[in-house]
Amino acid sequence: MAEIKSSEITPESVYLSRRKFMVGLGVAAAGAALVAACGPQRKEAENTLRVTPTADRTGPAGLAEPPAVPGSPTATPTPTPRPVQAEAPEALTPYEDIISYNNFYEFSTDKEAVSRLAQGFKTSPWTVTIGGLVNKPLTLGIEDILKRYPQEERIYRLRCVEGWSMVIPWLGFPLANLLKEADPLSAARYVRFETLFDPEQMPGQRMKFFPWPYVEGLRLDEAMHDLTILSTGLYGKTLLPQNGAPLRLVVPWKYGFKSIKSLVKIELVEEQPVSLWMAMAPDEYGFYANVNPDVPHPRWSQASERRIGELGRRRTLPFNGYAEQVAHLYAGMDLRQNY
Ligand SMILES: Nc1nc2c(c(=O)[nH]1)N[C@H]1C(S)=C(S)[C@@H](COP(=O)(O)O)O[C@H]1N2
Ligand SMILES: [Mo]
Repeated sequence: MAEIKSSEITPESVYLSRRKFMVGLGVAAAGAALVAACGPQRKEAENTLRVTPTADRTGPAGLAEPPAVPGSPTATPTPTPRPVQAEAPEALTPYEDIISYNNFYEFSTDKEAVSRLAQGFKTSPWTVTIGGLVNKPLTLGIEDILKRYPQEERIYRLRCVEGWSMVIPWLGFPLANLLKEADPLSAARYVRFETLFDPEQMPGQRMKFFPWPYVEGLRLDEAMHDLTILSTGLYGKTLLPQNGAPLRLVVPWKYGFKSIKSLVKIELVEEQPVSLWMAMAPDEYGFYANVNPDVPHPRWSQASERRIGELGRRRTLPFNGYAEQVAHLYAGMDLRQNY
């Protein structure tokens, strides 16, 4: 796979070279242009992560246009030629849907209110620390990260544990690049991730029944897998706050809640980390959270999903369709026990 420097990313190069970055998904980018931007079917009731009833439903999100980002591409991707891959093309979820239907409980439990409440969230200056069981602890500004690690496009499916999904063209880089630089000690077996804690800016963090900050974890081999990325953008544009700016994890074969947003801390540890969702509802959310149509959530089936922008439901695939790349990581494990 060819690498491109972040400085070389222009709208044209991103979209014209997309096919080089089709990791794990046989997608024809051309499909994107054919999709009607019908948006999430907002009337249908969605399954929900476990929370007490919300008091912050303030109506539909009012965000029509994302703020202008320097160097952003024009709205319409350059059409690309017919698919080279045998698989049927899978359409990208429209940009407008990706930035207006969000789970980000630090702002709100109302998916359609997040984008508005996150407007103005301060993502600069922003510092991320990489520490714990490493030979070389790092403290990096977000600009350092963008300079140091070439950004590439990765088109991944995102499957929320609630039963909806999207197809998102992320910009980012393998988490492994950062971890290798920090040089984990042999005692390091897991990676623990933490989101910013700042209730002044994140009104949802005033909800006291959540054990803030949001924490997630991966086994070291999962974290080092090439599909696991840190994302800084999507659709060729800088990430917006509602999608986890300025830096968020993306682990495409796991339920969306593992893809922790607005990261400030990455720690190499010996013991399996306890995630926010494990602490909240251990019988509903385990450490692994691999997408698995055969293991129902205690409150709903995981056999199918609603692709945002589509009518009807589609079958959910084991490991969200990435089994060929990741199933070996779990050889010999009982995936019902390790949900
Ligand atoms: N810090 C933090 N990260 C988070 C969440 C959250 O509430 N807080 N929600 C998760 C869930 S449940 C999903 S489905 C994805 C949604 O990502 P998106 O809004 O960019 O599509 O983010 C995940 N990362
Ligand atoms: Mo989710």
